[in-house]
Amino acid sequence: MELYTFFRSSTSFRLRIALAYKGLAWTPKYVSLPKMAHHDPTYLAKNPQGLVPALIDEAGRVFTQSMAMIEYLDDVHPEPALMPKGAEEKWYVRAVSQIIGCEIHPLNNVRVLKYLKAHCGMDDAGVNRQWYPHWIAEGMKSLEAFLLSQQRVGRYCLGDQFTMADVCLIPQVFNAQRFDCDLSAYPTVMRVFEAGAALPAVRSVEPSTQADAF
Ligand SMILES: N[C@@H](CCC(=O)N[C@@H](CS)C(=O)NCC(=O)O)C(=O)O
Repeated sequence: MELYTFFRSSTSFRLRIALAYKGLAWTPKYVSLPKMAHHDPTYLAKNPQGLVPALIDEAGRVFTQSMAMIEYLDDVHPEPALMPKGAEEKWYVRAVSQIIGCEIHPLNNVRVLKYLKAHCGMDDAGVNRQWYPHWIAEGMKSLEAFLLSQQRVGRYCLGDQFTMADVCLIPQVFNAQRFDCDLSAYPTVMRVFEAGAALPAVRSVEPSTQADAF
């Protein structure tokens, strides 16, 4: 399999974790977001959405959208599982994943931050010290409250089972730390993050390990 990835992209990091955790072999294809390689016609021919990650299997089929990809990989390569078996547990894992993937990540995506600077009169400080930390704080506050209210959190988001919820949580915290966000008000999120980030599979694919890192 080929994974189109950018080292700092949290959605690419989700896929790298899922592949590494499952012990699947993959070849990285680096797509530089700063160089706009994701808008290159050759990449758009693979993923017309112009976003990373994209996964291409041995048959040449293209898979996009990280959470759908992780569930697909889990269906095709069930062990070790990243999704629980029960309907309620599946709902919970998807809910945590979507708090991150639908409520937090899109607000701070590259093209959003660029648009704020290019068209909304915001400078670097406004984007990096106001916009970005504001939406991280809003998102992390609701994630912390959700984890506590559901009373399913253990070592990981779902008890002691490492799942897609953790696969989404870890890169989001990495990203927030890169922007120097204060995360001390979210002790449950951070405890889960520390446990997950210590896993060898996660450490093996974190942004600094990637050949395209700078
Ligand atoms: N919902 C998509 C989001 C993918 C996405 O937005 N990726 C970011 C990098 S983390 C990207 O390619 N951004 C490029 C841009 O915003 O121009 C997924 O989960 O795969």
